[in-house]
Amino acid sequence: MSRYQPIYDIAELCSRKELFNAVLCPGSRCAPLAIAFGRHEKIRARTFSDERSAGFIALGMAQQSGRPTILLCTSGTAVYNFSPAVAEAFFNQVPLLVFTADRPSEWIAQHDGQTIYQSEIFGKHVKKSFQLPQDYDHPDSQWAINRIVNEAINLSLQEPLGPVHINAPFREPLYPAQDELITYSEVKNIEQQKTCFDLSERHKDSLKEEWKTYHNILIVAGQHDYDNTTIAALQTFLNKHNVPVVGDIICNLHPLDNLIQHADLFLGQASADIKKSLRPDLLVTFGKSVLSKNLKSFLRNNPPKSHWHIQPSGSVADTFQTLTQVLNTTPLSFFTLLSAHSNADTFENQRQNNYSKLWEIEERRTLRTLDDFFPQPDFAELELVKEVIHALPENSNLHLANSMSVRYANFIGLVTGQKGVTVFANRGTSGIDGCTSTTVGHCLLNDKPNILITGDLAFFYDRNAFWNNYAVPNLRIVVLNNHGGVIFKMIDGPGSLPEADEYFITKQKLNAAKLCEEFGFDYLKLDIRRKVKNLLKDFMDFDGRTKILELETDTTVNKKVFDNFKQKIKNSYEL
Ligand SMILES: Cc1ncc(C[n+]2csc(CCOP(=O)(O)OP(=O)(O)O)c2C)c(N)n1
Repeated sequence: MSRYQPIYDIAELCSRKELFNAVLCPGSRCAPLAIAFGRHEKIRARTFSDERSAGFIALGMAQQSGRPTILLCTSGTAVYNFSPAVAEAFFNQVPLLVFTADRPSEWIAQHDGQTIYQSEIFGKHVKKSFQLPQDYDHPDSQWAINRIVNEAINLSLQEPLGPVHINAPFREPLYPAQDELITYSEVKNIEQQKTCFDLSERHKDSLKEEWKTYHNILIVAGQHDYDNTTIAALQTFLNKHNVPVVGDIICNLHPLDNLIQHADLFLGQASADIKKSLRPDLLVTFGKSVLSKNLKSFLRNNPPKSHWHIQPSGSVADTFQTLTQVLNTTPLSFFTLLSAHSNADTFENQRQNNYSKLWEIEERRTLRTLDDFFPQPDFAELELVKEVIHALPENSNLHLANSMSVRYANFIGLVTGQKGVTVFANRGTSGIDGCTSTTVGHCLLNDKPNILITGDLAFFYDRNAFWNNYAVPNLRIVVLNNHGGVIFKMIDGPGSLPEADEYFITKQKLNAAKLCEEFGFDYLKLDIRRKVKNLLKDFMDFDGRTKILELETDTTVNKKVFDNFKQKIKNSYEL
């Protein structure tokens, strides 16, 4: 039996637990695990040289499959390069099983090369960090390896989902002999059911009673996975209770009738009196982060009497500084519970209807302004984003990079009819460093069209997303190339400083043409509005080629159009 048998058996355990995708980064120290995953017939292992990109690819794969991705790298600084993706996975609640190979502990800080302090290296950004034994002779060590990996995988899948880390020290020799056959043993799979979260009957009764005492009830959804069951339960609830639901594009609730999607726009321009009238008595929230700054400041400045946050478990963020009760249950259970209950008091119902109308009026006013706004004399990024969103194929994935891309898309919004369109964005930490790699991770595990909208800095930052041997014919990228970070021009503060161009916008000269040549992608250059329809037709033709559509513009043009847009919304209040 090989000395590394307990390590090889980790692959068998992963496959028993239905972890079928491994992302491997090259190195020697990780060889025992790389071989274990690479030779296992049920595990699909793929290799990526840039660990930072590999981490995000693994994250995209986990989001797509709903199972933890196995992620492995060698010892040394390779490990630190996983950190951005690990942090994103932690805050965005995506399960990853992160293995980092290490030297045996006695060799740390002995000038032995590729050796750093790896134990617990990801700090608080993993649900837990484990250390495997470095010698396997004693049966207890073999038992411990199996037990630890069982615990780690089970933990990654408990709510809130997230990354777990296993640091694995290996002694040389690391490679099997040429003719050595790798086999896998019968391993012990310690099963753990997902914790079932529900409220006690008493708590449910008291919630139903308390619910009746409010008449300005508002629901706000943060970032949320697309989930038909939750959408259906919420729709049933809304058919019974006239409660406005506010959600950014990343909440994936666009199939709902009457979703308030444009709160960011109208709350940014509405008068204090209008905002006062929109203030809720009871705020019910679920999901993760909220994109809209205007919504956050509206709720902080117009706090509800009560704020219930629905979250099965884990620590709860008090984003609006208004939290009064945490409901450890799922949105599905909560909305199902309240659907079965109706408020008999017609007077109270009428008040709630009136409140709901106020939100609807604001939403409709904004939609009208939005419809009338285009075309503008200058063809700017916002208009292209609108065209792209309107041209999205059915059942496609829409990926939105940080930072203006996700904001532009949020201004436009998705319509109810775009049911199967699923939105993804790295909003756990809002980095620009892995948006393309995350999208590539999705592309590798589905046949759907995947459309990424990105700015130029985010795009060129993460160009190693393409530096691998896997084709992604289902990938389409729209590059909004304003040759810098236009966000810094749009927000108050940096735009007017003398240092703006150099230290904030950070002008850069590249365009995507050469990159397309290098990687063999189709390059579609958009330089004039009248080409949009034709180019988008070609772009959205999924004919087996990866395509990049680039619009090169000037930051000033985008700023001008964006300012006009905000002004138009402001003007709509004066009509
Ligand atoms: C890893 C990382 N570094 C820096 C930032 C800060 N940041 C936020 S947006 C942005 C500029 C993005 O520029 P670009 O991708 O061109 O998009 P645009 O603003 O032009 O839409 C920067 C540097 C970040 N979010 N993540």
